[in-house]
Amino acid sequence: MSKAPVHIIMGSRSDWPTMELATKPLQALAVDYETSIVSAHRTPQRLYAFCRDSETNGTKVIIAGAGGAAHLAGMAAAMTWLPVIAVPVQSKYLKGMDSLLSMVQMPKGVAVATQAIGEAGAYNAGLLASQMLALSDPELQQRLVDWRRAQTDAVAEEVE
Ligand code: RP5
Repeated sequence: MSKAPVHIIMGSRSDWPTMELATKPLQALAVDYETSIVSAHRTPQRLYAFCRDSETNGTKVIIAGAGGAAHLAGMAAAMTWLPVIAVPVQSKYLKGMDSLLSMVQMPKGVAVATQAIGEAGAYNAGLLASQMLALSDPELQQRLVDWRRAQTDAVAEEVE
């Protein structure tokens, strides 16, 4: 049984160097998360079981990262009402454009919150998941406000 509100899934272990970036804001904001390898094309039954169990095990937001089989996010969104944030991982041949288009261009009726290709997208996925959870968590909301203020304060007005 999952107890973490955020579950990060990825199609392959090879996605981890990118998807690890999603954990950075979650750690900074003290949001619990889990990670799993769930492939849409290699482990479809695992994907089905993951989506089925997520609705009752405490998961509130799913982050799905994939390169090649980037329908992972859309398939997950099709099988659960939980919000799914998609991260297009940079693919070998098409540099992630295939992943991006596969994830972002969902037909109406099933929503996927697709982020930018690669590390920025993964990082922002963790941030967006935190913002979703902050809607019903005032303490997390305050941590987010403080985090944003610190980020703003860290931007110098001048070069040197
Ligand atoms: C997808 O295919 C994964 O999400 C990964 O981005 C890509 C390549 O996977 P590997 O061949 O490295 O396992 O399923």
